[in-house]
Amino acid sequence: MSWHATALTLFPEMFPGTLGHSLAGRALREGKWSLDTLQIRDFATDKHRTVDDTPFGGGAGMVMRPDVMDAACAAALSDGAARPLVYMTPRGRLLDQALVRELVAGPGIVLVCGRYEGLDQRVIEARGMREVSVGDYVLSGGEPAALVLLDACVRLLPGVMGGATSAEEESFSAGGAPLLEYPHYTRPAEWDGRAVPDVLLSGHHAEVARWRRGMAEAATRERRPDLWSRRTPAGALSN
Ligand code: 6GU
Repeated sequence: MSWHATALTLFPEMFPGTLGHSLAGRALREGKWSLDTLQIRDFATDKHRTVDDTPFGGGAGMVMRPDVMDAACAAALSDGAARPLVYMTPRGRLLDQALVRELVAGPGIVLVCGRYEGLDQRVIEARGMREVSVGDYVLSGGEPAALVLLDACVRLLPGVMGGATSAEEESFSAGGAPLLEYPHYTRPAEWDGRAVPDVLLSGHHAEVARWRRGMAEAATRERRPDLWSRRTPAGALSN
């Protein structure tokens, strides 16, 4: 059984979405992972197929009913595979590469996509959902966030990215924290009056590696001081 994702959503037509045109889409067609969707509305029980209601305590917007969401979760988990329920929400833990690696190491994921103001808190707790955010901004629904998470996972599956190894993935890190990539150049060697850095044309592999490392560190220091300060001194043991 290959890695399997199920999306619980009111908009199943958004899957695989842009992923269908990407490396992840090719891998999907090649059977290296699989994807299905469940229409949350199919788990409503009243004649109007209601999935949401007004918030207790008042206020704007609508909240997705816990009974309907729970039935959708039960259906997604009915194959018995122990796949984690991942609820996409701006209240969640920020997605990072460590979480992506953890999720691809398992049998797959069930992506819970909310609309409106979100899910009733009780079903989040009762189902032990992991809450994940893709950044500090607000989307109108979890679907685009779920596509981001899927893309990040699928590119790490065995045989999906030609040549790229997990060692390569981690080669640019500083004391456990990731570094930003060094800048890239290709032909022509001079374009619009701009030359490619000489060292890259020199053929000195060790010098190229040293230059790239320096550029990666400089970019990280200048652009992402938060990442830069998370690195631990070389050789030191972190907890
Ligand atoms: Cl995961 N969902 C929504 N609706 N908005 C977001 C998000 C998720 N991550 C950042 N903004």
